[in-house]
Amino acid sequence: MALLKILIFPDPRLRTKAKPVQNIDGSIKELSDDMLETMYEGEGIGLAATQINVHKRIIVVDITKEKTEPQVLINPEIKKIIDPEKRAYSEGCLSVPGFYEELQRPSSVEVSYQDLEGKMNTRVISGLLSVVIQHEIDHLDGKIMVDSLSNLKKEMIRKKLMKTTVGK
Ligand code: QAP
Ligand code: CO
Repeated sequence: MALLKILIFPDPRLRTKAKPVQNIDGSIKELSDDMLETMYEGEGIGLAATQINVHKRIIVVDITKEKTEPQVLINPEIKKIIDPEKRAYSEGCLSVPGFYEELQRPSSVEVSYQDLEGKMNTRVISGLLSVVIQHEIDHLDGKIMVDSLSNLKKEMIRKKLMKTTVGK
């Protein structure tokens, strides 16, 4: 296992669109273990491969406080919006440390993905899990939580993070 370096906004590599995983082999298993370790170390509840500069469609999630339910989703896709009513949630991001922003997303969606055995799964998700999985899929498409904010707010966040993360 190994800790990986997390890219911090406005790193342009966070804008890369990730490619589907073709072969779910030992290297993908190892990568997802390292992503989980990195997420737990940062006290996160979700992490996309994009954030560690690996541009493959892999996300890891664990929304339990006890860190007991690690989930690995490979090639995740939102298939259907089950409940289009938007819910506001205060979202954080390991790539935007120290900032939380209220975003609106559909409250329930159907997600499909492959697990580490390569098996296809389809699940209806809602609540925090649905927010986190939608947030992480955005990363795989090069989108970041700050995108919907005003330019003024984005600029303020960019400046603060440039100051605190120089040389890191
Ligand atoms: C996405 O983000 C998420 O600023 C996952 O100083 C989180 O795990 C979606 C973190 C909440 C919806 C709600 C953020 C850790 C972790 C920080 C994270 C920080 C330390 C963020
Ligand atoms: Co994020």
